[in-house]
Amino acid sequence: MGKYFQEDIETASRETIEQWQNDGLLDVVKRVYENVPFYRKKMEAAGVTPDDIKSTADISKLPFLTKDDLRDAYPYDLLALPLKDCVRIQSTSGTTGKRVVDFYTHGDIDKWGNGCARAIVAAGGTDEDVCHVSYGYGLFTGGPGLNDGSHKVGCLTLPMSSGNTDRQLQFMTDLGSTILCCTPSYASYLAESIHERGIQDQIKLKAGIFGAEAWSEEMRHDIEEKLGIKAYDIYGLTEIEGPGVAFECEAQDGMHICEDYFLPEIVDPETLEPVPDGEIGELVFTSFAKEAFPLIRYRTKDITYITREKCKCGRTHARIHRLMGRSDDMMIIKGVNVYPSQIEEVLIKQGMPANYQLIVDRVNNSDTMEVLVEMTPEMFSDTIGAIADKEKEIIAALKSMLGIYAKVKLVEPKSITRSEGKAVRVIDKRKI
Ligand code: DLL
Repeated sequence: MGKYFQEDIETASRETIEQWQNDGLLDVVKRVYENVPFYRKKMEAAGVTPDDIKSTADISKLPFLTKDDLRDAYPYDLLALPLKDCVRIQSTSGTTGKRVVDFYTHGDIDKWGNGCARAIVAAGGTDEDVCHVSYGYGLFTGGPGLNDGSHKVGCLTLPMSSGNTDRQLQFMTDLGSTILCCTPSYASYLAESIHERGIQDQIKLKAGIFGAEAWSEEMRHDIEEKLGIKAYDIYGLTEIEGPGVAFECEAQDGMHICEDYFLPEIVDPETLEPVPDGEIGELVFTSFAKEAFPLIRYRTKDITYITREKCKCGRTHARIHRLMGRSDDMMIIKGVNVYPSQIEEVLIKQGMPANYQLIVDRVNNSDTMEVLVEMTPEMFSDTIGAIADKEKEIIAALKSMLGIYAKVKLVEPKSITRSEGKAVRVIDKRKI
């Protein structure tokens, strides 16, 4: 895997990993209890002190932390170090309410860069590569995180940021980009633009590192085929660090969590009780290695399951399955739990492009869902009858997957707004 692979860390024995996590948990609990009044109060309210935490087996004695806690503590109340030791902030993309801000020391940025470098190496990256970073730069963590990781690996780094597709394609062809980092929806848009311009033969990409939003296995295949690359999933969230909390390797069979920095749990989102490995639940993280802004038992709202079995690639760090969505993305339609990624799966299996939007409403006291999906340019010249037949076929496939009726409307190619960052898939009029 080349000289950038952190082999001693990434293939450590499970006993060693558990020891790191044990030591890390004890250390962080003590640090926050002593230095963060917000935490001390929370722990006191839960009737727990650092002396009660003797190992990771005691973690369930500690209270959870939620996004609301982070908003209440905004901006400085969760800092575990004096501000003079912090050198950077990043922030969430949330558009409503108070933003969530993460603080970093030099050491935190270094570890974050390691996570992203591991992701690039796991996708086959070396110092021979040209790494094209089209995640947004600025407060969003995507650009800065992958940028640092790319430097660490020694790739030639193209800090493109998002948007300006013409310029993206010009640099991609002129400089021979080999690794593309962006959201899967933007990768899909770039693939579409490359095909429209007929410049496939000038594209040198071999791998893509795509994350920041939910995407389906079908979308992966679609992007891989259109760009002629291997597409790897990468996960992370601002509160915990940014991208690189977990990433896929060549086995493409779940994302390895950087377990030398993070202690993961999966809990039942209703009861908050831990669930066994392999069972679906909400991902919870303790970022014990963070210096400036460590979080204990942070509820991500992201739904997945975990496995600690050794991976084919040799890495021993636990893996999370591709995210199934967020508990707050889940729509309840006529009493059925529906995730946008399930609909995406059906649409792509039906040969439709990944350009779609879901409109959910409540009419006469009953939920309705309309799926707008773009036709392919070939379908656009089909007869009205053929289009209606295709709509019926998709309605039947959705019914069989979800058990409910959804209206399906095939719309003109290019009529659904393309996203340069995280795609907005759902318009839930019930919430307006
Ligand atoms: O999206 C960090 C990131 C940047 C990850 C670039 C990967 C690549 P936030 O804006 O704070 O941070 O959003 C975090 O995005 O809780 C998930 O719900 C979702 N998310 C992130 N990665 C994935 C993924 C960045 N691979 C929130 N699959 C998280 C599905 C993802 N959802």
